[in-house]
Amino acid sequence: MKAIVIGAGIGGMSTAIALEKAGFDTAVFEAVKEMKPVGAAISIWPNGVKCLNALGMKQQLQALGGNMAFMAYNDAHSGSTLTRFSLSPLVQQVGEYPYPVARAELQAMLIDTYGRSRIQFGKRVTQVEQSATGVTAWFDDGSQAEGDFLIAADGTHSVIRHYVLGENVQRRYAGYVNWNGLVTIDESIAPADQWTTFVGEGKRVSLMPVSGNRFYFFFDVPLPKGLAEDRSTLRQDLKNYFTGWADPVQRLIDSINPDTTNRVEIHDIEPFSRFVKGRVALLGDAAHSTTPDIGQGGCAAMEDAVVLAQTLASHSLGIEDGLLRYEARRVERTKDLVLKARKRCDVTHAKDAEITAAWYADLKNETGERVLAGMCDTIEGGPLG
Ligand code: URC
Repeated sequence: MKAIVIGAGIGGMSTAIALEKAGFDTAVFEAVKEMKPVGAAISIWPNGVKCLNALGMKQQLQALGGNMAFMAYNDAHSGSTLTRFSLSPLVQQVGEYPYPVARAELQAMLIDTYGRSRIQFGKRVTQVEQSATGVTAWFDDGSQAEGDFLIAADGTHSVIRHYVLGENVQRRYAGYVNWNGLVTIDESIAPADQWTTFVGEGKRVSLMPVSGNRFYFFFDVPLPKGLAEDRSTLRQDLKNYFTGWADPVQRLIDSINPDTTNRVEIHDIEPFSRFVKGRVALLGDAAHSTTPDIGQGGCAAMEDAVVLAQTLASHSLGIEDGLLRYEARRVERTKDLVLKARKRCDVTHAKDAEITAAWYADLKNETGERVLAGMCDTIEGGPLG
């Protein structure tokens, strides 16, 4: 049995590795010649970590992950701590650590685990067709590939989504812009072992440790879509958006490298319930696109991959039946993650100013218990517990 995997991002590579482990042949096709993720880093929460462990990457992942032992929210202007607590109760409950990792390093780990030379880069899919026995994919260089089934992990701008759903879906602008990148850890900005977030005015500035003595940073600002902003003014733009914010925020803005800072207009897609058409299945962002607000986009793709391989390997009623079982196990879970992220997004980014003001006030009374319970709930909803 041979799978065609479209896309060599987190979802596609996790899928190719999982399918090979389950005894399938795979061929991976990637549109771009060189991977350039829009995010500098990603937090892999324990549900995602458990998936990568199951795929044999436990040690490599640990080496890439930052030590995120504490979590804190600070007031935007005074910089004072609103709440600070240990993540240890979460680790104890779920049995695994969260690992913030540099995105390029995660990508390299996945690609090298599969075998870089086996991936066909520069192959942009244009069309897929299927018969009762197999699938054909066509690429923009005129070439084609054949397999028994096809997994479309071709991202939020998926080409194959339309083929599966029979209609176009629009991405929904979530209302904020996210600037993100990596900087050397500076403890005058935030403690090295803490996920620190400054909050106020519906904006946030956040730092997470990744390996190699670096912070992943991100700035979120509610803004209209489509503003023209330019790298040469990036630092000054952030200075303007964060005027009056505490010294550590100003130091962070001074220390970032505008050339390697990404600016992303954050979108998601209204959840839909069809991931499969015959022998073709959507996976990862192609099936469910989320805002990053609970750090579950990459994790959900890893979960998809593990469930897909497990479902196909453990049933005998054929590929189409196996793919429908994958769909049945993933639709509700991923809908829940997308809508949870959307809800957090709206509270964090002041969609309703009163609700956000109440959240800021609540943070002063937060012991960590409620925040961690919410995170544990999300994590334990994953396929590996
Ligand atoms: N939570 C995360 C977020 N990761 O775990 C992450 C967020 N990355 O709110 N935002 C972001 O850009």
